[in-house]
Amino acid sequence: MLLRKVQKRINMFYLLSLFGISLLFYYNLFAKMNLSSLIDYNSFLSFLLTPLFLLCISFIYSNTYDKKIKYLVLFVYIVILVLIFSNKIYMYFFNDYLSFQRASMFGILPNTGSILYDALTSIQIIFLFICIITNIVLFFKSRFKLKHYRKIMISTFGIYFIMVLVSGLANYEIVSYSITSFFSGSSTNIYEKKYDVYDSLKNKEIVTNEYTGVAKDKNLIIIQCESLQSIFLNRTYNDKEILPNLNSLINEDSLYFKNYFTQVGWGNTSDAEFITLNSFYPVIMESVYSRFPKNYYRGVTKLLRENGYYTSAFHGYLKEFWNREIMYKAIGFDKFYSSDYYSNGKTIGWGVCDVDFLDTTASYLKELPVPFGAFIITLTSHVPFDTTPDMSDIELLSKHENTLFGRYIQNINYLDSAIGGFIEKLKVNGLYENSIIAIYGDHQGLNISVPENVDYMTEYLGKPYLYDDMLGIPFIIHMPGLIESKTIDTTCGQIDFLPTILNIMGINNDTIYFGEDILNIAEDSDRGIGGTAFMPLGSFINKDFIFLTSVDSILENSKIYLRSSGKEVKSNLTDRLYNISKELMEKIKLSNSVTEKNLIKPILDNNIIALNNVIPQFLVCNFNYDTDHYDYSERLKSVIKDGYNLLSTKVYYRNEIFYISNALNVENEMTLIDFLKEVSKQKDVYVILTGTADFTLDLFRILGRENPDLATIVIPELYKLEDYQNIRVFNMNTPILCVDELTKTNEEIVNFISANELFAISISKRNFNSNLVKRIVTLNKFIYVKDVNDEGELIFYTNIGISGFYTDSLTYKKGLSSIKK
Ligand code: GP9
Ligand code: MN
Repeated sequence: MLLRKVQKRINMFYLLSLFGISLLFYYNLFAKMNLSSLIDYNSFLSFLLTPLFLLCISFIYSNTYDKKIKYLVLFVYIVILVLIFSNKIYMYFFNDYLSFQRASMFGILPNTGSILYDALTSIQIIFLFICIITNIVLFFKSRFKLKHYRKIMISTFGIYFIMVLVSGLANYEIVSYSITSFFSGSSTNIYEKKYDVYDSLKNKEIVTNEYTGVAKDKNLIIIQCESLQSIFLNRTYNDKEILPNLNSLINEDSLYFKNYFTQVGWGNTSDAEFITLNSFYPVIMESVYSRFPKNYYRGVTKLLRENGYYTSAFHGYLKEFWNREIMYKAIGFDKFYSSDYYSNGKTIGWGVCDVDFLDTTASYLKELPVPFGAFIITLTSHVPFDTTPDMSDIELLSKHENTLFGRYIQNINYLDSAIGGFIEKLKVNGLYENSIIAIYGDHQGLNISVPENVDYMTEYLGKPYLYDDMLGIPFIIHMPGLIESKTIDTTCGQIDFLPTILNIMGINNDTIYFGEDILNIAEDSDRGIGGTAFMPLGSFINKDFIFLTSVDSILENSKIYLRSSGKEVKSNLTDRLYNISKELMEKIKLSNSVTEKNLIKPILDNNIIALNNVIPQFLVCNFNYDTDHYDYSERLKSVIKDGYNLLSTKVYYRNEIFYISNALNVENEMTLIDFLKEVSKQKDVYVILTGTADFTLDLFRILGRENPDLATIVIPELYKLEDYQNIRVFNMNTPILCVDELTKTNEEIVNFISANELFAISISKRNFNSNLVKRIVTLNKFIYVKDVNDEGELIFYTNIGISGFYTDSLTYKKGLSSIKK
């Protein structure tokens, strides 16, 4: 009797500790969100532990007479089952792990018969039933004797043992692969939660500061000054102040941002407007104004409007220029006063001269409903800086006559006097006191790429003329009667305008933006400011340095100049500078992807879940069109049904046309564009283009520039590091780097791979044993081995940490990790 009791205690202790261990194991899987492996027959441990877990639960049932505990155990059990199986089903349909946030997606699963049957293998379904039935039986059979209990234990073990044996014998390779993949960490761990990147853009916390709301309900007058560089503030030429009005403005009721930089790309003036009003980076080529006028935007203009402001834009040039007429509607201006509204003004250079333009604008402002937001763009000081004899009282030294430098000085002096006159007029017409005026330059006037400019500027400044001198633009927020003047040293740029001004205006920044409120950044912060043109992509200016990235994207080849002396300093190449450059590139990329895919609204409306996301896959289908006559659209359907969503195809270039066939059989020739059109009819299927080393640029041009919609489903393979920059220039997706024939040193390649964003790395079997591969494997990047067609090879590569394969014959069978021939 006593003995039985003791034995029972020991048994109980033993089983409870097993229960604890199983729970830990389950918990571990939960933490990794790797729930599905619990019911995959590829996870050896789950075979062992799942029955133990079940047994422990049944033991608690059979030894508990307390109903509450029983219900609690049942509840935990059901939650675990539901989670495991929901995740498994989700994985099948979306190739990603289920998260709570995405659980709502269940409602919109494609209805292809029984969801359970589609997503689960028969063994998994049997397992599900065993789980349910054991539970029901054990739950209701409350007075189980120990001997009954032992029977259940033995038979459950038995069932599992047989299952392991059967599936193991049927495919021992898969089981051994599973065991190794279990211990080496599952290849699916590198799946990222891409959605979160977009999610992180919204609901930024507003940090208040001493300027928050100081200009609440005031009119906001923004003056964007053509080609105005800050280097000329507080400077004289031939004993005359060049910018006397702006100089004195800085000293009364103004915040003056001394280290403010232009960030424009190819869209010059229009980019300056776009960045300033939206706090987004410009795109890499052309201007957002011409490429994306139909997008949804939500920047300063719309936020002002929502707060009861009347918004209008003023510019003395043709309304069609830079697509402004259309773009201003998208941005949300109530009215655009283009050159049509300035027909009486005198013309200098491009159009109506600044003095007349600003004078007339001040009269228009007086007629506007208040409060108003006015966006004013000046024009006269545009290259080639035409002058008239009376425009400036600065007399040029004879050596500067008829030079860009000389005429520029006279032009900005003229602009300064026009602004002075404008402010006077506001004082007279009574708007001044109730307005705040934000003034900044759109971009540089004296380009560093013109040697003559560099010579004159270097002589004038008495030091080398560098990027920070060229890209520095003034930014003044003049707030009559509201603040004491202050000069702010923080390194900042046009991207920061929106959050800074909104905070001052006391307007909620309920939108997506990429800048920061300058007044909340420590003045000695080392953040870097850069744009998409005028310095190589990824270059930046920060408080101490000018960092210029190298075209080969190898960080060691970047150039760094000390801002204080203008000297190049190699020794300062530090990780911190690399990281600033990387962070900047990331931001530009993200901003661009929001613009290119028109995502502002979906992100704000939480609809981002419906977006396409490309992620590396375990298997890539070699979809080479080999001129055998098969019906490619049938084949497309069948490989997609097999579970692929990445297809690789070789590309051929003949007579300026890309083909995916090699013209052996002209009848069946198929152009790349036709093929991509066909693929794009499928949801979430992407094409990897291979063999393009000799014509990368042409390919990018034809896809990125001429067929941008099709380019979104293309993942280019790169064969030269130098082509990497062009990915961004031509707006292509993140590439796969093929390391087969790179001519760089291993050191350089490894540095490149760790520093740059890549979709994956690919390598052919013949190159696999190189030292390079061994080093790449440790970088934790997704690696594809090409042309792996048999499972033995697959297991071999998987065991040494390779995550993906291009293949002709291996296919997915229901889910990611079960592979069968
Ligand atoms: C013309 C003007 C010119 O309307 O804004 O822009 P830019 O050439 O400097 O880009
Ligand atoms: Mn301009």
